[in-house]
Amino acid sequence: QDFFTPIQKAAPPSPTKRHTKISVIGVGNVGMAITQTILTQDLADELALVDMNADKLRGEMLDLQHATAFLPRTKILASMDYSVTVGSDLCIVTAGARQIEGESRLNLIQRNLTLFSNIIPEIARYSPDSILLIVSNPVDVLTYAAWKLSGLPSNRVIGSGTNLDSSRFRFLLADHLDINAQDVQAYIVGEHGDSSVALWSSISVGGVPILSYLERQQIPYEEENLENIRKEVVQSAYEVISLKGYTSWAIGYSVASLARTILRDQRKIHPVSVLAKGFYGIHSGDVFLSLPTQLGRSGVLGVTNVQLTDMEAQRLRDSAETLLEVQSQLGI
Ligand code: 6V0
Repeated sequence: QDFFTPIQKAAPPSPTKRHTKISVIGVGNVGMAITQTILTQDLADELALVDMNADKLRGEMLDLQHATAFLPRTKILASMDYSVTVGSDLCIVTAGARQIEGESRLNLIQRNLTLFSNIIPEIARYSPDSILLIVSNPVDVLTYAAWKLSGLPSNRVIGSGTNLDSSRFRFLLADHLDINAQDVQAYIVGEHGDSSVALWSSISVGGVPILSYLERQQIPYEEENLENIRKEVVQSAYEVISLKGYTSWAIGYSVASLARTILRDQRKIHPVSVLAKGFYGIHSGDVFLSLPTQLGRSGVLGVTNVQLTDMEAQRLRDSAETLLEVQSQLGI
């Protein structure tokens, strides 16, 4: 006798419900924070993990599988072989050398480039229709490298970029103004790193442009104060690393929010790293950096034309030049 007595006339499963598969490459602190957030948010039917450290990989897989009684139903797989990722809708790459305390993100690149030349072609081979989401640092240059190595169209290769910087920025502004961070619309664009650009002119709080809001609330502000908040955003990553050794929770939530927008075709705007050539006066070469981008099921749908001040536009172009110089130094 079967364990389960089926109901004879039960409705068949919906033919429109798609099976969704996400692969996460790299099960370190960042990969696992992303995986855990994705699992609790019920974003995938199947989740595949890949890492080169066999014990850590199996340990993480078992630990998550032991939690499935408390989670929405997701099949969890893991292997050092990329065939486990076959047919993924979204592949998230977090594998990499970890940023050491005080090390600039750009210093990590050479180590991670070699690693990417092994990882990316394998992903593209098993999931040619996937969207590729790069998290490993330095994220902009590695997203460019992933685009080149994968042969995928540029609208399907995205770097998590300044999505995280922007949420740190929104937190700091909200804290400063004593309001909810979700009511703060604010973007940091450009390089995920030291040359990032805060778009002060387009910040709004509950629909009110911030500069006039501060004026009306008689809160004094100066160029220098604003720049200090941007620097605090850059510094906050280093601070977390110096305190706990790595960053994980915020990047976990940040990447899960990108996964949700993409897989559920939410068509939301996120500051993420995309092929920036042709936007905002960036013409000098193929470079990936963060711009406010509309994302959906097919990847990048478009780039928003935010009104920038001359200074902001110049800083953005400088950020592009910084990245292009690194790429040319590396000969990629
Ligand atoms: P970690 O904890 O050292 O994990 C890295 C993982 O990658 C380890 O489990 C390694 O075994 C694995 N790995 C290394 N080489 C390979 C390979 N060839 N194939 C498969 N797996 C491999 O690092 P952590 O998780 O803290 O950080 C991962 C990356 O994310 C780093 O490059 C960080 O700098 C980057 N971050 C990017 C952020 C962003 O906003 N874009 C934010 C935080 C961290």
